Amino acid sequence: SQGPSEAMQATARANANIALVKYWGKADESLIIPHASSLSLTVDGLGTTTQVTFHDGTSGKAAASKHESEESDETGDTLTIDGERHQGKALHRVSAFLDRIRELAGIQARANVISCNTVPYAAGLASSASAFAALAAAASHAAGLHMDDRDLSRLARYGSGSASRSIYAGLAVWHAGHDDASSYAEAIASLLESEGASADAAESARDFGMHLAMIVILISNKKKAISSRAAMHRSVETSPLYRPWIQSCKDDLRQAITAVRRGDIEMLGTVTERNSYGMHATMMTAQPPVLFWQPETVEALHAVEDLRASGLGAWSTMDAGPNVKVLTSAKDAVRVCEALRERMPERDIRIHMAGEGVRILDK
Ligand code: 2P0
Repeated sequence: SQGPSEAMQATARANANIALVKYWGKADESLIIPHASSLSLTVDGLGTTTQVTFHDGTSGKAAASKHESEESDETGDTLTIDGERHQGKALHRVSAFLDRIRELAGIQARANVISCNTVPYAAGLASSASAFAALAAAASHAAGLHMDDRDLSRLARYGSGSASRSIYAGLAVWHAGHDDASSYAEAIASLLESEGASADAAESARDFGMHLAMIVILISNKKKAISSRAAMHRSVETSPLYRPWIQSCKDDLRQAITAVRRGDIEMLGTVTERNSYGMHATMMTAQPPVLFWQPETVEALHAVEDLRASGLGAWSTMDAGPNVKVLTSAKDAVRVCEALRERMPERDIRIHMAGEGVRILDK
């Protein structure tokens, strides 16, 4: 339906995800193949909406020359994030990602990418997962490619490993795999069905995931001193705990999936919490060490322990930064959030319910 002179355009929205069993370290850095599979919860309220417009030969050239003096660099693509034009590293990462799509679609058109984050607080939580999931969907759609979720997940993986999981609503597993074709994420229900579960069992696992929540305790929204990519590389290369960590991820994933099948949030929470501590142990034992924790981080971690001792179902998890996330059920989320606010009245603490997967917003 898109004529040759018409702009090829699409808009997509994706939510961020928080891993329960973490991805931390690559077996292949160029294909972005992880050492272990991971499990995550896609959450609402932390997302990215992205519009991609490919310009055909003529208008592409026109657009390029129009912007040449001010914005466009040798990539010919442009990138605007939250109203700010980006060049250099950020643009090159996006441009290299778009090259992959151009190759698949057999087009040469340059693109304008405009992205808006709906993160309620600046940076720190702005995730490359929602960004590359939204970009993968918008760009592939705009280029006329019709990808299924699995292929979209593999494509998003090239932008950022964790983005492979943001394609799906609720709980998703990213299979580590061993090459491009075998390293993709899928929704928990589809995984269980492929493992022989009944349609009912798969549906109730999906439902269990959609009734989970993450409470984010904001400790800092400052840009981190070291990227996840560099920090995980350093952990792989130098931590003596790296091998045992990968083994524990395999055990944790099995137990987490069993917990989901049983609808046992206590078992899932226990696995989630210990897996996060294990990941941070590999960072702290890297050379030089990577320590994301702040004093207020430790205060928040203790608060979660206190809550649990008082009988509330709440388990902590942390990513590559000082913020603490708390896994709980949708029905307990308000009580847990209130109890955390009581203990840490000065903190910004918000509930993020299980969220939808990526979607195209056109039409
Ligand atoms: C995760 N993280 O599983 C882990 C836990 C952070 C801590 O995935 O290098 O931005 O782009 O593949 O996906 C963050 O790493 O890294 C991440 P790249 P990504 O959510």
